Amino acid sequence: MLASEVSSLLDHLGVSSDRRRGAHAVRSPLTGETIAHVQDASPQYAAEAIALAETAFRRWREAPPPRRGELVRLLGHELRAAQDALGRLVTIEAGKIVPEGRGEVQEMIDICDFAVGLSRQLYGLTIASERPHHRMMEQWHPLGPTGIITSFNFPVAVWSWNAALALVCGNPVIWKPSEKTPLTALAVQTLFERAAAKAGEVPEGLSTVLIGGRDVGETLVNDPRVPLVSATGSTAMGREVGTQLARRFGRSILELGGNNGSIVCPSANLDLALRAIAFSAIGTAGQRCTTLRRLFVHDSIHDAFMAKLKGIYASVRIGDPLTSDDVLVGPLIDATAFESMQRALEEARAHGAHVHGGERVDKRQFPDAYYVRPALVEMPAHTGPVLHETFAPILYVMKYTDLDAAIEQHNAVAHGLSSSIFSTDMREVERFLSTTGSDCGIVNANIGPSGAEIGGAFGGEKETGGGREAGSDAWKAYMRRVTSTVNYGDDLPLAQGVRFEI
Ligand code: UN1
Repeated sequence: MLASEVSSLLDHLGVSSDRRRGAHAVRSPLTGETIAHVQDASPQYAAEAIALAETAFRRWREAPPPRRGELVRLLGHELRAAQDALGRLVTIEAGKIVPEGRGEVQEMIDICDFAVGLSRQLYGLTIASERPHHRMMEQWHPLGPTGIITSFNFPVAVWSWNAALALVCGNPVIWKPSEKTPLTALAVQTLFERAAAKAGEVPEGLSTVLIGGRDVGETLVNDPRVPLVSATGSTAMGREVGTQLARRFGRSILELGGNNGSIVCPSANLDLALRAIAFSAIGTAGQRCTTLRRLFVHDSIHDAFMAKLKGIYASVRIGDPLTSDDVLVGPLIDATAFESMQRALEEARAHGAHVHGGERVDKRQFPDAYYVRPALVEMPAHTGPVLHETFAPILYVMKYTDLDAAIEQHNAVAHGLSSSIFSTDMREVERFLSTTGSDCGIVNANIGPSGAEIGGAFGGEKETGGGREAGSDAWKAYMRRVTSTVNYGDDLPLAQGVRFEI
Protein backbone atom coordinates (compact mmCIF):
# COMPACT_ATOMS: atom_id res chain seq x y z
CA MET A 1 0.00 0.00 0.00
CA LEU A 2 2.76 2.41 0.96
CA ALA A 3 4.73 1.34 -2.09
CA SER A 4 2.16 2.86 -4.44
CA GLU A 5 2.08 6.13 -2.49
CA VAL A 6 5.89 6.20 -2.59
CA SER A 7 5.79 5.57 -6.30
CA SER A 8 3.49 8.53 -6.91
CA LEU A 9 5.56 10.75 -4.60
CA LEU A 10 8.70 9.83 -6.54
CA ASP A 11 6.86 10.53 -9.82
CA HIS A 12 5.73 13.87 -8.45
CA LEU A 13 9.26 14.71 -7.35
CA GLY A 14 10.55 13.75 -10.81
CA VAL A 15 12.79 10.84 -9.76
CA SER A 16 13.51 8.94 -12.96
CA SER A 17 12.60 5.27 -13.30
CA ASP A 18 16.21 4.15 -13.81
CA ARG A 19 16.96 5.41 -10.31
CA ARG A 20 14.13 3.28 -8.95
CA ARG A 21 15.29 -0.24 -9.67
CA GLY A 22 18.02 -2.45 -8.29
CA ALA A 23 18.78 -4.96 -5.59
CA HIS A 24 18.70 -2.64 -2.60
CA ALA A 25 15.29 -2.94 -0.95
CA VAL A 26 14.05 0.15 0.86
CA ARG A 27 11.81 -0.41 3.87
CA SER A 28 9.44 1.95 5.62
CA PRO A 29 9.69 1.94 9.41
CA LEU A 30 5.97 2.84 9.49
CA THR A 31 4.92 -0.70 8.52
CA GLY A 32 8.12 -2.59 7.83
CA GLU A 33 7.09 -3.14 4.22
CA THR A 34 9.35 -2.77 1.21
CA ILE A 35 8.50 0.48 -0.53
CA ALA A 36 10.98 0.59 -3.41
CA HIS A 37 14.23 -0.74 -4.79
CA VAL A 38 17.34 1.20 -5.70
CA GLN A 39 20.78 0.39 -7.05
CA ASP A 40 23.89 0.53 -4.89
CA ALA A 41 26.86 2.39 -6.34
CA SER A 42 29.66 0.10 -7.49
CA PRO A 43 33.24 1.00 -6.45
CA GLN A 44 33.86 2.05 -10.09
CA TYR A 45 30.84 4.34 -10.05
CA ALA A 46 32.08 5.89 -6.81
CA ALA A 47 35.54 6.43 -8.29
CA GLU A 48 33.97 8.04 -11.38
CA ALA A 49 31.88 10.35 -9.23
CA ILE A 50 35.02 11.51 -7.43
CA ALA A 51 36.86 12.03 -10.73
CA LEU A 52 33.91 14.03 -12.09
CA ALA A 53 33.80 16.11 -8.93
CA GLU A 54 37.48 16.88 -9.29
CA THR A 55 36.93 18.15 -12.83
CA ALA A 56 33.82 20.06 -11.77
CA PHE A 57 35.85 21.71 -9.02
CA ARG A 58 38.22 23.28 -11.55
CA ARG A 59 35.30 25.11 -13.14
CA TRP A 60 33.13 25.74 -10.12
CA ARG A 61 35.90 27.37 -8.06
CA GLU A 62 36.15 30.05 -10.74
CA ALA A 63 32.45 30.87 -10.73
CA PRO A 64 31.93 34.11 -8.75
CA PRO A 65 30.43 33.16 -5.38
CA PRO A 66 27.14 35.06 -5.96
CA ARG A 67 26.67 32.99 -9.11
CA ARG A 68 27.18 29.87 -7.03
CA GLY A 69 24.64 31.36 -4.65
CA GLU A 70 22.17 31.64 -7.51
CA LEU A 71 22.25 27.86 -7.92
CA VAL A 72 21.53 27.45 -4.20
CA ARG A 73 18.73 30.02 -4.46
CA LEU A 74 17.15 27.94 -7.21
CA LEU A 75 17.58 24.79 -5.11
CA GLY A 76 15.72 26.55 -2.28
CA HIS A 77 13.00 27.40 -4.79
CA GLU A 78 12.65 23.73 -5.82
CA LEU A 79 12.54 22.71 -2.16
CA ARG A 80 9.75 25.20 -1.44
CA ALA A 81 7.71 23.78 -4.30
CA ALA A 82 8.39 20.20 -3.18
CA GLN A 83 8.07 20.76 0.58
CA ASP A 84 4.91 18.71 1.15
CA ALA A 85 5.89 15.81 -1.11
CA LEU A 86 9.47 15.58 0.13
CA GLY A 87 8.35 16.00 3.75
CA ARG A 88 5.89 13.14 3.32
CA LEU A 89 8.59 10.97 1.80
CA VAL A 90 10.75 11.74 4.87
CA THR A 91 7.85 10.57 7.04
CA ILE A 92 7.50 7.33 5.09
CA GLU A 93 11.20 6.59 4.84
CA ALA A 94 12.44 7.77 8.25
CA GLY A 95 9.22 7.47 10.30
CA LYS A 96 8.98 10.98 11.69
CA ILE A 97 5.59 12.63 12.09
CA VAL A 98 4.28 14.75 9.23
CA PRO A 99 5.02 18.22 10.74
CA GLU A 100 8.55 17.07 11.51
CA GLY A 101 9.05 15.73 7.99
CA ARG A 102 7.88 19.05 6.63
CA GLY A 103 10.00 20.86 9.23
CA GLU A 104 13.04 19.01 8.05
CA VAL A 105 12.51 20.36 4.53
CA GLN A 106 11.99 23.82 6.05
CA GLU A 107 15.43 23.45 7.61
CA MET A 108 16.79 22.83 4.09
CA ILE A 109 15.05 25.92 2.74
CA ASP A 110 16.40 28.00 5.62
CA ILE A 111 20.00 26.93 5.05
CA CYS A 112 19.65 27.67 1.33
CA ASP A 113 18.53 31.21 2.19
CA PHE A 114 21.44 31.53 4.61
CA ALA A 115 23.91 30.27 1.99
CA VAL A 116 22.60 32.67 -0.68
CA GLY A 117 23.36 35.59 1.64
CA LEU A 118 26.69 34.07 2.51
CA SER A 119 27.59 33.88 -1.18
CA ARG A 120 27.90 37.67 -1.15
CA GLN A 121 30.06 37.63 1.97
CA LEU A 122 32.70 34.92 2.56
CA TYR A 123 34.85 37.71 3.90
CA GLY A 124 38.39 37.65 5.09
CA LEU A 125 40.23 40.08 7.34
CA THR A 126 42.73 42.81 6.78
CA ILE A 127 45.34 42.45 9.50
CA ALA A 128 47.69 45.17 10.76
CA SER A 129 51.19 44.48 9.49
CA GLU A 130 54.26 45.23 11.61
CA ARG A 131 56.13 46.37 8.48
CA PRO A 132 55.79 49.74 6.74
CA HIS A 133 54.12 49.70 3.32
CA HIS A 134 52.86 46.18 3.80
CA ARG A 135 49.34 44.91 3.79
CA MET A 136 48.42 41.62 5.35
CA MET A 137 45.13 39.91 4.63
CA GLU A 138 43.23 36.71 4.86
CA GLN A 139 41.40 35.21 1.90
CA TRP A 140 39.10 32.20 1.76
CA HIS A 141 39.40 29.96 -1.28
CA PRO A 142 37.43 26.87 -2.32
CA LEU A 143 38.79 23.65 -0.85
CA GLY A 144 37.70 20.87 -3.21
CA PRO A 145 35.25 17.96 -3.46
CA THR A 146 33.42 17.55 -0.17
CA GLY A 147 32.17 14.16 1.00
CA ILE A 148 28.95 14.19 2.99
CA ILE A 149 27.95 11.14 5.02
CA THR A 150 24.51 11.39 6.62
CA SER A 151 22.34 9.38 8.94
CA PHE A 152 18.74 8.08 8.69
CA ASN A 153 17.26 10.38 11.31
CA PHE A 154 17.71 13.63 9.37
CA PRO A 155 17.92 12.05 5.95
CA VAL A 156 17.91 15.29 3.95
CA ALA A 157 18.46 18.34 6.20
CA VAL A 158 21.99 17.37 7.22
CA TRP A 159 23.01 17.06 3.56
CA SER A 160 21.66 20.55 2.95
CA TRP A 161 23.55 22.17 5.84
CA ASN A 162 26.73 20.83 4.33
CA ALA A 163 25.91 21.06 0.65
CA ALA A 164 24.48 24.60 0.62
CA LEU A 165 27.61 25.92 2.32
CA ALA A 166 30.06 23.76 0.36
CA LEU A 167 28.49 24.81 -2.97
CA VAL A 168 28.65 28.56 -2.32
CA CYS A 169 32.18 28.05 -1.01
CA GLY A 170 33.08 26.63 -4.45
CA ASN A 171 33.18 22.91 -3.66
CA PRO A 172 31.44 20.01 -5.44
CA VAL A 173 29.62 17.61 -3.10
CA ILE A 174 29.45 13.82 -3.05
CA TRP A 175 26.78 12.43 -0.78
CA LYS A 176 26.59 9.04 0.87
CA PRO A 177 23.19 8.93 2.57
CA SER A 178 22.18 6.27 5.08
CA GLU A 179 21.41 2.91 3.45
CA LYS A 180 18.06 3.15 5.23
CA THR A 181 16.99 6.37 3.49
CA PRO A 182 18.14 6.38 -0.15
CA LEU A 183 14.81 7.53 -1.64
CA THR A 184 14.76 10.94 -0.02
CA ALA A 185 18.39 11.37 -1.12
CA LEU A 186 17.53 10.53 -4.74
CA ALA A 187 14.60 12.93 -4.58
CA VAL A 188 16.85 15.74 -3.34
CA GLN A 189 19.42 14.97 -6.02
CA THR A 190 16.65 15.22 -8.61
CA LEU A 191 15.62 18.63 -7.24
CA PHE A 192 19.26 19.69 -7.34
CA GLU A 193 19.52 18.65 -10.99
CA ARG A 194 16.41 20.63 -11.82
CA ALA A 195 17.87 23.72 -10.11
CA ALA A 196 21.17 23.17 -11.93
CA ALA A 197 19.43 22.99 -15.32
CA LYS A 198 17.68 26.30 -14.56
CA ALA A 199 20.87 27.95 -13.30
CA GLY A 200 22.86 26.95 -16.41
CA GLU A 201 26.64 26.54 -16.63
CA VAL A 202 26.73 24.09 -13.76
CA PRO A 203 29.50 21.54 -14.34
CA GLU A 204 28.57 17.88 -14.53
CA GLY A 205 29.28 16.03 -11.29
CA LEU A 206 28.90 19.10 -9.06
CA SER A 207 26.60 17.05 -6.85
CA THR A 208 26.33 13.28 -6.85
CA VAL A 209 24.73 10.66 -4.64
CA LEU A 210 26.37 7.34 -3.85
CA ILE A 211 23.87 4.87 -2.47
CA GLY A 212 25.48 2.06 -0.58
CA GLY A 213 27.05 0.81 2.57
CA ARG A 214 30.27 1.15 4.42
CA ASP A 215 32.50 0.45 1.39
CA VAL A 216 31.09 3.50 -0.39
CA GLY A 217 31.76 5.66 2.67
CA GLU A 218 35.28 4.27 2.84
CA THR A 219 35.94 5.20 -0.79
CA LEU A 220 35.18 8.82 0.08
CA VAL A 221 37.19 8.73 3.27
CA ASN A 222 40.26 7.17 1.68
CA ASP A 223 40.45 9.13 -1.57
CA PRO A 224 42.98 11.99 -1.46
CA ARG A 225 40.95 13.87 -4.10
CA VAL A 226 38.34 14.45 -1.38
CA PRO A 227 40.01 16.93 0.98
CA LEU A 228 37.04 17.18 3.38
CA VAL A 229 34.47 14.71 4.64
CA SER A 230 31.61 15.82 6.83
CA ALA A 231 30.15 12.84 8.68
CA THR A 232 27.04 12.65 10.83
CA GLY A 233 26.21 9.48 12.72
CA SER A 234 27.41 7.32 15.56
CA THR A 235 30.54 7.97 17.59
CA ALA A 236 31.89 4.56 16.48
CA MET A 237 31.54 5.58 12.82
CA GLY A 238 33.05 9.01 13.51
CA ARG A 239 36.03 7.53 15.29
CA GLU A 240 36.88 5.46 12.20
CA VAL A 241 36.17 8.22 9.70
CA GLY A 242 38.13 10.78 11.74
CA THR A 243 41.21 8.61 12.23
CA GLN A 244 41.30 7.38 8.61
CA LEU A 245 41.04 10.95 7.36
CA ALA A 246 43.71 12.14 9.77
CA ARG A 247 46.15 9.52 8.43
CA ARG A 248 46.03 11.17 5.03
CA PHE A 249 45.72 14.71 6.51
CA GLY A 250 42.21 14.97 5.12
CA ARG A 251 39.86 17.24 7.01
CA SER A 252 36.76 16.12 8.82
CA ILE A 253 33.66 17.73 10.22
CA LEU A 254 32.26 15.24 12.71
CA GLU A 255 28.76 15.52 14.12
CA LEU A 256 28.30 12.42 16.22
CA GLY A 257 26.17 11.36 19.14
CA GLY A 258 24.78 13.27 22.05
CA ASN A 259 23.82 12.35 25.60
CA ASN A 260 22.04 15.61 26.16
CA GLY A 261 20.90 16.88 29.53
CA SER A 262 18.61 19.52 31.01
CA ILE A 263 18.38 20.91 34.51
CA VAL A 264 15.04 22.07 35.96
CA CYS A 265 15.54 24.63 38.73
CA PRO A 266 12.97 25.57 41.39
CA SER A 267 12.31 28.99 39.80
CA ALA A 268 11.53 27.51 36.35
CA ASN A 269 8.27 28.14 34.54
CA LEU A 270 7.21 24.54 34.99
CA ASP A 271 4.50 24.42 32.33
CA LEU A 272 6.95 25.73 29.76
CA ALA A 273 9.60 23.28 30.97
CA LEU A 274 7.18 20.35 30.68
CA ARG A 275 6.30 21.21 27.09
CA ALA A 276 9.93 21.72 26.13
CA ILE A 277 11.02 18.49 27.80
CA ALA A 278 8.22 16.50 26.16
CA PHE A 279 9.23 17.74 22.70
CA SER A 280 12.94 17.16 23.26
CA ALA A 281 12.66 13.75 24.90
CA ILE A 282 9.71 12.22 23.03
CA GLY A 283 9.79 14.04 19.69
CA THR A 284 11.18 12.15 16.66
CA ALA A 285 10.78 9.04 18.88
CA GLY A 286 14.00 9.99 20.66
CA GLN A 287 16.00 9.62 17.45
CA ARG A 288 17.63 13.04 17.19
CA CYS A 289 21.25 13.53 18.06
CA THR A 290 19.94 16.44 20.15
CA THR A 291 17.24 14.39 21.94
CA LEU A 292 16.99 15.03 25.67
CA ARG A 293 18.20 11.90 27.45
CA ARG A 294 19.08 13.04 30.99
CA LEU A 295 17.01 15.28 33.22
CA PHE A 296 18.11 16.73 36.55
CA VAL A 297 15.18 18.04 38.62
CA HIS A 298 15.59 19.99 41.86
CA ASP A 299 14.29 17.92 44.76
CA SER A 300 11.96 20.70 45.98
CA ILE A 301 9.86 20.41 42.82
CA HIS A 302 10.71 16.86 41.77
CA ASP A 303 7.58 14.98 42.87
CA ALA A 304 5.03 17.46 41.53
CA PHE A 305 6.97 17.82 38.28
CA MET A 306 7.32 14.08 37.80
CA ALA A 307 3.61 13.52 38.37
CA LYS A 308 2.86 15.82 35.43
CA LEU A 309 5.58 14.35 33.26
CA LYS A 310 4.29 10.82 33.90
CA GLY A 311 0.86 12.03 32.79
CA ILE A 312 2.31 13.24 29.50
CA TYR A 313 4.23 10.01 28.93
CA ALA A 314 1.16 7.91 29.65
CA SER A 315 -1.11 9.87 27.33
CA VAL A 316 1.08 10.76 24.36
CA ARG A 317 -0.33 9.34 21.13
CA ILE A 318 1.91 6.77 19.47
CA GLY A 319 1.33 5.20 16.06
CA ASP A 320 1.50 5.48 12.32
CA PRO A 321 1.73 9.25 11.72
CA LEU A 322 -0.03 8.94 8.37
CA THR A 323 -3.22 7.74 10.01
CA SER A 324 -3.85 10.60 12.42
CA ASP A 325 -2.72 14.18 13.01
CA ASP A 326 -2.74 13.54 16.76
CA VAL A 327 0.16 11.10 16.62
CA LEU A 328 3.25 12.62 18.22
CA VAL A 329 5.47 9.53 18.29
CA GLY A 330 6.22 7.49 15.20
CA PRO A 331 8.17 4.22 15.05
CA LEU A 332 11.76 3.42 15.82
CA ILE A 333 13.78 2.92 12.68
CA ASP A 334 14.15 -0.88 13.01
CA ALA A 335 14.39 -3.97 15.20
CA THR A 336 17.98 -3.22 16.18
CA ALA A 337 16.93 0.14 17.61
CA PHE A 338 14.13 -1.55 19.54
CA GLU A 339 16.48 -4.18 20.95
CA SER A 340 19.06 -1.66 22.11
CA MET A 341 16.28 0.32 23.80
CA GLN A 342 15.11 -2.79 25.66
CA ARG A 343 18.67 -3.64 26.69
CA ALA A 344 19.18 -0.13 28.12
CA LEU A 345 15.92 -0.39 30.08
CA GLU A 346 16.90 -3.78 31.51
CA GLU A 347 20.23 -2.34 32.55
CA ALA A 348 18.44 0.59 34.19
CA ARG A 349 16.22 -1.80 36.17
CA ALA A 350 19.31 -3.67 37.28
CA HIS A 351 20.57 -0.34 38.63
CA GLY A 352 17.41 0.09 40.70
CA ALA A 353 15.44 2.32 38.32
CA HIS A 354 11.69 2.72 38.13
CA VAL A 355 10.76 2.43 34.46
CA HIS A 356 7.49 3.86 33.16
CA GLY A 357 6.64 2.90 29.58
CA GLY A 358 9.16 1.56 27.09
CA GLU A 359 6.98 -1.30 25.88
CA ARG A 360 6.17 -2.11 22.29
CA VAL A 361 2.73 -0.99 21.13
CA ASP A 362 0.61 -1.91 18.08
CA LYS A 363 2.65 -5.09 17.67
CA ARG A 364 -0.27 -7.07 16.34
CA GLN A 365 -1.16 -4.43 13.79
CA PHE A 366 2.47 -3.90 12.77
CA PRO A 367 4.50 -7.06 13.38
CA ASP A 368 7.39 -5.66 11.30
CA ALA A 369 7.41 -2.11 12.65
CA TYR A 370 8.65 -0.98 16.06
CA TYR A 371 6.37 1.42 17.88
CA VAL A 372 7.20 1.98 21.54
CA ARG A 373 5.80 4.00 24.38
CA PRO A 374 8.56 6.48 25.31
CA ALA A 375 10.23 5.46 28.55
CA LEU A 376 10.48 7.69 31.60
CA VAL A 377 13.08 6.25 33.91
CA GLU A 378 13.49 7.38 37.51
CA MET A 379 17.12 6.69 38.31
CA PRO A 380 18.45 6.49 41.86
CA ALA A 381 21.85 7.69 40.59
CA HIS A 382 23.65 9.04 37.54
CA THR A 383 25.11 5.71 36.53
CA GLY A 384 24.89 2.65 34.23
CA PRO A 385 22.94 3.20 31.00
CA VAL A 386 22.55 6.91 31.80
CA LEU A 387 26.17 7.39 30.82
CA HIS A 388 25.61 6.11 27.27
CA GLU A 389 23.63 7.33 24.32
CA THR A 390 20.83 4.93 23.37
CA PHE A 391 19.18 6.15 20.18
CA ALA A 392 15.61 5.72 21.43
CA PRO A 393 13.05 7.62 23.53
CA ILE A 394 14.41 7.02 27.03
CA LEU A 395 14.52 9.89 29.50
CA TYR A 396 16.50 9.23 32.67
CA VAL A 397 15.46 11.48 35.55
CA MET A 398 17.66 12.25 38.54
CA LYS A 399 17.08 14.51 41.57
CA TYR A 400 19.54 17.19 42.53
CA THR A 401 19.95 19.57 45.46
CA ASP A 402 23.00 21.66 44.58
CA LEU A 403 23.29 23.31 41.15
CA ASP A 404 27.09 23.10 41.02
CA ALA A 405 26.95 19.36 41.69
CA ALA A 406 24.21 18.97 39.07
CA ILE A 407 26.32 20.80 36.46
CA GLU A 408 29.28 18.59 37.34
CA GLN A 409 27.17 15.49 36.81
CA HIS A 410 25.65 16.93 33.67
CA ASN A 411 29.14 17.21 32.20
CA ALA A 412 30.27 13.76 33.38
CA VAL A 413 29.46 11.92 30.13
CA ALA A 414 31.48 11.22 27.01
CA HIS A 415 29.41 13.37 24.64
CA GLY A 416 29.06 17.14 24.55
CA LEU A 417 26.42 18.12 22.00
CA SER A 418 23.46 19.96 23.51
CA SER A 419 22.12 21.00 26.89
CA SER A 420 19.67 23.32 28.59
CA ILE A 421 18.61 24.84 31.88
CA PHE A 422 15.11 25.82 32.96
CA SER A 423 15.27 28.71 35.40
CA THR A 424 14.08 32.29 35.78
CA ASP A 425 16.97 33.11 38.09
CA MET A 426 19.48 34.87 35.86
CA ARG A 427 22.35 33.84 38.12
CA GLU A 428 21.57 30.17 37.49
CA VAL A 429 21.11 30.71 33.76
CA GLU A 430 24.34 32.68 33.38
CA ARG A 431 26.21 30.13 35.47
CA PHE A 432 25.07 27.34 33.14
CA LEU A 433 26.08 29.34 30.05
CA SER A 434 29.44 30.37 31.50
CA THR A 435 32.95 28.91 31.11
CA THR A 436 32.39 26.61 34.06
CA GLY A 437 28.82 25.67 33.11
CA SER A 438 27.69 23.16 30.50
CA ASP A 439 30.57 21.77 28.44
CA CYS A 440 28.46 21.27 25.30
CA GLY A 441 28.51 22.97 21.91
CA ILE A 442 24.89 24.03 22.36
CA VAL A 443 23.83 25.52 25.69
CA ASN A 444 20.24 26.78 25.94
CA ALA A 445 18.04 28.38 28.57
CA ASN A 446 14.30 27.83 28.87
CA ILE A 447 14.09 25.74 25.73
CA GLY A 448 14.99 22.08 25.28
CA PRO A 449 18.28 20.86 23.80
CA SER A 450 16.76 19.80 20.46
CA GLY A 451 15.33 21.73 17.56
CA ALA A 452 18.18 24.15 16.85
CA GLU A 453 17.78 26.89 14.23
CA ILE A 454 20.19 26.85 11.30
CA GLY A 455 21.55 30.36 11.98
CA GLY A 456 23.86 29.15 14.74
CA ALA A 457 26.82 26.82 14.41
CA PHE A 458 25.62 23.27 15.11
CA GLY A 459 27.81 20.62 16.73
CA GLY A 460 29.46 19.64 19.95
CA GLU A 461 32.50 18.66 21.94
CA LYS A 462 34.20 15.50 23.22
CA GLU A 463 32.83 12.33 21.59
CA THR A 464 30.36 14.44 19.61
CA GLY A 465 33.37 15.07 17.40
CA GLY A 466 34.04 18.82 17.61
CA GLY A 467 32.67 19.73 14.15
CA ARG A 468 30.40 22.68 13.46
CA GLU A 469 27.86 22.84 10.65
CA ALA A 470 25.13 25.21 9.43
CA GLY A 471 25.21 28.85 10.54
CA SER A 472 27.59 31.40 12.08
CA ASP A 473 31.07 30.95 10.55
CA ALA A 474 30.80 27.18 10.06
CA TRP A 475 31.41 27.88 6.34
CA LYS A 476 35.10 28.41 7.04
CA ALA A 477 35.57 24.65 7.47
CA TYR A 478 34.70 24.22 3.78
CA MET A 479 37.37 26.63 2.59
CA ARG A 480 41.10 27.02 2.38
CA ARG A 481 42.44 29.93 4.40
CA VAL A 482 45.14 31.95 2.70
CA THR A 483 47.25 34.53 4.48
CA SER A 484 48.70 37.04 2.02
CA THR A 485 51.22 39.79 2.72
CA VAL A 486 51.76 42.41 0.03
CA ASN A 487 54.73 44.79 0.00
CA TYR A 488 53.84 48.00 -1.83
CA GLY A 489 57.09 49.80 -0.91
CA ASP A 490 60.62 49.70 -2.30
CA ASP A 491 62.33 48.39 0.85
CA LEU A 492 62.39 44.85 2.15
CA PRO A 493 61.93 45.04 5.91
CA LEU A 494 61.86 41.53 7.37
CA ALA A 495 59.44 40.42 10.04
CA GLN A 496 60.66 40.23 13.63
CA GLY A 497 63.26 42.89 12.72
CA VAL A 498 65.58 40.25 11.30
CA ARG A 499 68.56 41.70 9.43
CA PHE A 500 69.88 39.74 6.44
CA GLU A 501 72.28 41.97 4.50
CA ILE A 502 73.75 40.51 1.31
C1 UN1 B 1 20.47 15.40 14.13
O1 UN1 B 1 19.74 14.78 14.89
O2 UN1 B 1 21.43 14.81 13.55
O3 UN1 B 1 18.64 20.59 16.49
C2 UN1 B 1 20.30 16.82 13.78
C3 UN1 B 1 17.93 19.70 16.02
C4 UN1 B 1 17.80 19.62 14.52
C5 UN1 B 1 18.94 18.87 13.94
C6 UN1 B 1 19.21 17.53 14.53
N1 UN1 B 1 17.76 20.96 13.99
O4 UN1 B 1 17.33 18.91 16.71
